Amino acid sequence: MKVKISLTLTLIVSLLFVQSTILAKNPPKPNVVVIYLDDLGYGDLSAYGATELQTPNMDVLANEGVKFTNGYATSATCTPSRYGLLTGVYPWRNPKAKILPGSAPLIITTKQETLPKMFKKAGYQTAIVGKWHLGLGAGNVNWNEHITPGPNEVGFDDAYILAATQDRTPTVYIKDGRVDGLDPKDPISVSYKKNFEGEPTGKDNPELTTMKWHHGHNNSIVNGIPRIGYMKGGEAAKWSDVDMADHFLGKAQQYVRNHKEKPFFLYYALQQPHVPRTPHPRFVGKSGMGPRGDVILEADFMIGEFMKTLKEEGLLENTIIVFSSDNGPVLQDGYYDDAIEKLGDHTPAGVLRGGKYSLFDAGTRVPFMVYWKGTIKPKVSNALVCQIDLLASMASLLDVEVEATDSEDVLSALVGKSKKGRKELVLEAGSKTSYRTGDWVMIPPYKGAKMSWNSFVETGVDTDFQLYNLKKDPSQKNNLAKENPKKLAELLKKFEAIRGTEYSNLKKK
Ligand code: NG6
Ligand code: CA
Repeated sequence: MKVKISLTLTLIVSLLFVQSTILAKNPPKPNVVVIYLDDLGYGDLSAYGATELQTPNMDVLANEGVKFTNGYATSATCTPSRYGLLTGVYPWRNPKAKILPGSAPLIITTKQETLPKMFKKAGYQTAIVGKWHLGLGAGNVNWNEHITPGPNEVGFDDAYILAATQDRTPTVYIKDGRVDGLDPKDPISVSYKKNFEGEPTGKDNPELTTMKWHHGHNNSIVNGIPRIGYMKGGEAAKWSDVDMADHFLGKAQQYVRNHKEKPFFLYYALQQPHVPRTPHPRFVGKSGMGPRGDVILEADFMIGEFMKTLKEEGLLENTIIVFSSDNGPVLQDGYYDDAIEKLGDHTPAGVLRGGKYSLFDAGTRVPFMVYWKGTIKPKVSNALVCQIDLLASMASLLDVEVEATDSEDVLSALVGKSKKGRKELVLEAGSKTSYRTGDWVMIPPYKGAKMSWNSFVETGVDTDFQLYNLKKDPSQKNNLAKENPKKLAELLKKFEAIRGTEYSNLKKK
């Protein structure tokens, strides 16, 4: 009897052993979620040094995953960064990859390689929930019909999006190319050129607004908020700004619950803390910092809820979460919302100089974390990595071939196994570019304003060369261009090898 039991046990144990070695060789493909914030700064997370704000849920990803201190978006504004993230191509290669109006056509071609297409090649289900801002249709979109091409045509099986930004028309959600909740008897029209007759605007009807515009943002009024762009109709389909975060969270959770049987890639692109900052009433006043702080706490809460769902569905240990932001922070960005007045001691960019729209580091250096419970060991990494690298790195993880133009395989850095990231990176703000390699960054001379349109952010533009050692001088206070001409020449040569020699508007005659 005893012998029989131990024999059976031995058999079970050895079977288990065989099974576990197979699993180790062929582990189930992990789900991948990219959580992407809008205008969140390098210093906006408590895990990245914020003391005046607490972001406990984002901090879990940072403190229990790999927290990058040199993680970059490709650009200091939204559309180009999202273009880089999804295509693996530097946005300056595509002149259309600039901040787009809500009526702009799609700027990714349906033939292009994309992150979701790569995942599909590996057998994944793919989805986007949240902000798109890469254009829709092929020009002159009829918002009452099937809007195509869009996210579905560039690799997303499922798409639940806001077209451009929260401050731009159309202020409706779009589900797989159709305006969600549209009443056909109340068709939508959108224009970025002129108003529709009889429609109030922020400019002419300030009495109808509950949020005051500061710069631009004085066209159609929706929910008391004046926007960029005009729209008419579509009453029933208009989103509720204060419910947007909950709404997107619900869609992301629902997606996870409905797709858990097979591996999925979910791009969850939250709208915070971009303007208009419209926290749900339960977050109003929570930060003591006005709406900008409140919506950061709101976003943090949503991320916590989303993680709970992954846990409840038993997916947390088989899901890689990549967290980042599309560009650096901005306070005043078009509305009077107390972002400056109530900031107190908070430093959204941390020690970095500049912010959104800036060639200085705070424009593009952003919170960047990779979390994979049970697989990744917590670590702070100073490897140089960029969002553009997700394409080649994830392809490497899944053993898929991709056409990777500028994307580099930095998988071992992303999972914390190596300190080695990429060697060099071209960074962008507006139509201007700079170059980073190792600890050094070089900003070539440009003509242009030293302060951004809102007069609050240094653009980093100068008619002289700038050279900084970011390790010794993260706040970019000491321009070493004159002191170290050798280094400057070295960087310039490498930069021109990638960028060509016609990069500077000082060079154009
Ligand atoms: C700018 C808007 C700004 C913001 C930005 C896009 C004005 C004066 N400013 O043109 O408010 O909407 O575009 O931000 O209209 S981004 O994060 O999507 O790039
Ligand atoms: Ca942005």
